[in-house]
Amino acid sequence: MILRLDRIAIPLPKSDSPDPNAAAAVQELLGGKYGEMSTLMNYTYQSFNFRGRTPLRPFYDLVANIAAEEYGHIELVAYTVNLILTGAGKRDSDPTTAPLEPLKDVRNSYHWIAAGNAALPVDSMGNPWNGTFVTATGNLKTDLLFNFHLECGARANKIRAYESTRNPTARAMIGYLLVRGGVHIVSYAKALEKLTGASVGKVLPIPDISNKKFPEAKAHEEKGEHLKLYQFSVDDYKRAGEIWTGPHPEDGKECTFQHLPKDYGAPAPDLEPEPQLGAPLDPETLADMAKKLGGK
Ligand code: MN3
Repeated sequence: MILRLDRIAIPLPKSDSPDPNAAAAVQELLGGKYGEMSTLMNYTYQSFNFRGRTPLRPFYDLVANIAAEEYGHIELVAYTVNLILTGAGKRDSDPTTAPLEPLKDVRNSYHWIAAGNAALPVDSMGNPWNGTFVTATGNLKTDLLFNFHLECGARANKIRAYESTRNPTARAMIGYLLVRGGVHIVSYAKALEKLTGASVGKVLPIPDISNKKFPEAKAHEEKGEHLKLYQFSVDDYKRAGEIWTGPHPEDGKECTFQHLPKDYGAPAPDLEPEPQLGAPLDPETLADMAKKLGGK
């Protein structure tokens, strides 16, 4: 079961102006093959399906615990898309002026035709996320190798999305997720090392660029955020801490397993209304509605 908090992992800065094409690129990090919906669902199904977990309990706890963190990641990317789309499209109550005409050339028309300027479970091209992105083979080594690959692929996509936009909301989200995704990459490397003795950490970083090159990621690493695996449960999944131990492979600092601090993150953003995409309420319509409701 998941116990939900009405908070997001970091405060997200608002954008100066809407940028629907940046929002379209960011969708890849949500509903793309290597997006947060994929990490969430891969670890979720692997944990549900984990058989013979008694002797392998630390590995089960690791996968199940990271799955819970990924829920907060889809949430953070979705709010990023919503904040970047806020204010895209302007209209008044006269439809004959084609007030939404500027939107017809944006990359993802589902954002404004099918949704009220909002995030969708699709990739940057509008393709829906799908269950074939889930790999849960029932073989622990194969699944851990897949998870390591998935997190490295996710990191590559985050870096490309970052390089495609200067949008501050997108960059703040990507900087944070580069650090947290980095923790997950190292988690699966350490799990493979503990399971097999192979020095997987030696192949890092993938791609070959440090998180410290990204100011929005560097700020979190300076606070040690790359060294902490959070226990996403009051009392369960604690044996994940038996894997998240020892030095970090990139800077040699000690890794620690701990609960999420009470004041972690920020309240979920209270999104501004998007009246320009709803039916515009002119005085005649409002009067008609009031009449139907029995008012004056
Ligand atoms: Mn993630």
